[in-house]
Order: sequence, then structure tokens, then C-alpha cells
Amino acid sequence: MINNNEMIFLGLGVVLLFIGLSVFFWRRNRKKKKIVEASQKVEPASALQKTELPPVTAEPFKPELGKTELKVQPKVESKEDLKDEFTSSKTLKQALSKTEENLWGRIRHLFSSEVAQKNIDDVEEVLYTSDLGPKTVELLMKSVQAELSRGEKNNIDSIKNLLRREFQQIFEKSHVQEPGPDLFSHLNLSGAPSVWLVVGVNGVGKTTTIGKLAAHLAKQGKKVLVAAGDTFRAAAGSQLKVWTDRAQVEIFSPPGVTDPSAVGFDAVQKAKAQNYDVVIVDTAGRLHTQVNLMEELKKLKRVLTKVVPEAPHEVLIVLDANSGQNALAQAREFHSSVQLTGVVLTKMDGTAKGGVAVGLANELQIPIRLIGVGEKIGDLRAFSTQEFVDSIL
Ligand SMILES: Nc1nc2c(ncn2[C@@H]2O[C@H](COP(=O)(O)OP(=O)(O)OP(=O)(O)O)[C@@H](O)[C@H]2O)c(=O)[nH]1
Ligand SMILES: [Mg+2]
Repeated sequence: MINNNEMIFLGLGVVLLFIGLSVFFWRRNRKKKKIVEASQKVEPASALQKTELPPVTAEPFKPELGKTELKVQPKVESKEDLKDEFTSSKTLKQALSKTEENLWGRIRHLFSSEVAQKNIDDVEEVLYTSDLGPKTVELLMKSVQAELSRGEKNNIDSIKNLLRREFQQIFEKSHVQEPGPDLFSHLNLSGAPSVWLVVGVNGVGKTTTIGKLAAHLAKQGKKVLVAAGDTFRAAAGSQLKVWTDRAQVEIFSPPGVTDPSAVGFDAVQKAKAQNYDVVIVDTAGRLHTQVNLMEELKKLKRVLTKVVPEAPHEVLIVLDANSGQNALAQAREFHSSVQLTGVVLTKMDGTAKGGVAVGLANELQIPIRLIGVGEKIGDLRAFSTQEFVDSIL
């Protein structure tokens, strides 16, 4: 029989246990909420825009081919120089080393000491702060928790294999294809000509990517026309000219034309008449929140179909990996305006935010086609799930 004193002690014990558990779960939820909030904190779009777009009424850009405004004259590489540019790039693993360190490096560190249940929270925190996005982390955590509760707590390899499997599945669902023999072999080349429209916010690497792509296409014997659809920024035409010279392809940049739709239309007409294989249309950087500029992009896309009904065969959004979760917001908005067919993720070299590739694939299911890993021609890669996963895990 329990006497009165024992009853009181037992009661007190139960109350203390209840208070202890409440405090534990309250702190746990608060920590989780903080992590989710931190990972969801999206920089205001304006923060991404280092230089303001000129107002729509800005003096129209009048490109004068051959009379570039650059102080430094474009260096036209010889075939030998170009060969160097194509070959002298870093490996994807080297380019993604900071992302690897930020994601897998931190998980590896957690598992280097003894692993207890509390480390589930720490794994979760690493995932939340690796730019994967909250939805993707939730998906991953279900599997991680199941794996750890199966008694695999001390086995770092089991966590690695699990993340690999999950990442592979996510990329598979987003219709990523393993690259073929050429950088561009998984891009749509079915048109006569094939028309590729390249879009994105300011400074993400659209023009650079177009230059790299054009060089690779030309190297494989494709007849390429690059249309200077960025009629906003005064130096855009000359910058593109540097790239088309370097790539040894033709630029279409009619003097005095300020409407990008007119440039696009005429470029595709010329390409059709003169049997070009590919037309790549550069566009001015614009914020996904600038309604009038997004309307302009829709018009450009519509106009292209007037010459080639299936055009554009690709609508590629260029996203700067450094913008992390903001890249997702950009892709979402551009997708709803111009129905993207693929993503080019640039500046993967030197960023720790490469995990955004997984979040993008999981949430938007638009295939990542290319990765930019530097500023040279050779620093563009066809996205390969296997190579990517091997590089970050
Ligand atoms: N490190 C690195 N730099 C890159 C990469 N891609 C582009 N850049 C650099 O990013 C800067 C902006 O590139 P642009 O190609 O001018 O970007 P853009 O999107 O055309 O810019 P706007 O036309 O102003 O909207 C340049 O200094 C490029 O050299 C990349 O993959 N890695
Ligand atoms: Mg540009």
C-alpha cells in the first residue's frame, strides 16, 4: 500500500516530469521554427539588383557593330586559344567544393563524434541551412528519421547513401537527362532553326552563358546566330559582340532597333532564310516583379512563333546559385510568365549555396540543363545527376 507521503512524492514526480517534457518540446519547436524562418528568409529582390535598370524611357541603345564602346578591344582568339579555353577548366568536384563542405562536410562532422538521438536535430539544422528549401528538407527528414530509428545511428555511410538516393529521385522526377556527348545534346535542336530564349534577372550570367553555349555549338559545326535582344543596357550589344567574336559566331544586332520583339522576329526570319541551325536570343535582365518587363518578355516569346510556330524550342532561365532561395522565387515567376523548359545554374564555383539545385528540382520540377562554374568558355557543364551528387556528397 502507498502511504500519503509516497503519494505526495509520486504526484510531485509526475508534475516535474510533465513540466520537464513541456519545456523540452517547447524549446525543440522554438529551435525548429527559428531554423525554418532563417532558411525561408528570402532577400528582397531589390537586394539582388546591384545596378538599377534604366527607366523605360532611357535613351535607346543604338548598337553600331564593329564600333564597340569597350575601352578594351575584344580579343579574337585563334583556334588554338579556343582549344585551350575549352579544355582548361576545373573539375565539377573542385567547383562545388564549398557546397560539399557546407552540406556534407557539416553532416560528416556531426557524425565524427558519438551519435545520439539529439543529432537528428543537428542534421535537420544542416539541411535547413544548405539552401535546399524547407519543403525539400521536410521530405528528406522523413527518410533520415526513419533511417536513424532503424538503428543505423552510427553509420555515416547509410546517411550518405540515403541522401544520394533521395537526391537522385528528386532529379529524376524533374526530368533531368544524363548528358550526351555534347554540352547541348539534351537541349532541343529539332527546329529549322531551333530557337532558344534566355531569360533571368540582372547580372546572373545570361550573356556569358550564351557566349559559352554558342562557342560549343560552333565547335560542333552548328551554324549559330545570336540575337541581341537586350536593347536596354547601353553596353549590352558590345558585351555580346565580344562573346560572339570569341565564339566565332554571328551576332544579329540591328542598329537603332529598341524593341526586343522586333530584334527576335528579324533574327529568326534571317536564320530561317539562311539555314542557321540555332538562334539564341539574349534578353535584358529584369526582375520577376516588374510587370511591364515581364509582359515584354511574353510578347517576345509570342512573336517568335510567328516565324517558326514551334519556337521557342527552349526557354532557359539563368539563375545565380548565390541567390539561394531567391532563385526559386525567380524561377517560379518566370515560369508562370514564359513557361520555362530548363534551368542554367551559374556561379556554382565558389558558392556554398549549390544545394539550391536540389530545391529547384524538387519544388519546380524544371530540369536543370547546364551549370556555370566560371567565366571561361570551358566553364559550362551539362548537368549530370550522377556527377552532381558525387560532387556534393
Ligand atoms: N564565377 C562565375 N562568374 C560568372 C559565371 N557566369 C557569369 N559570370 C559572371 O557574371 C557577371 C555577369 O554576367 P553577364 O553574362 O553579363 O550577366 P547577364 O545576366 O547577361 O547580365 P545583364 O545583361 O546585366 O542582366 C560577369 O562578370 C560574368 O563573368 C559563372 O558561372 N561563374
Ligand atoms: Mg546580359
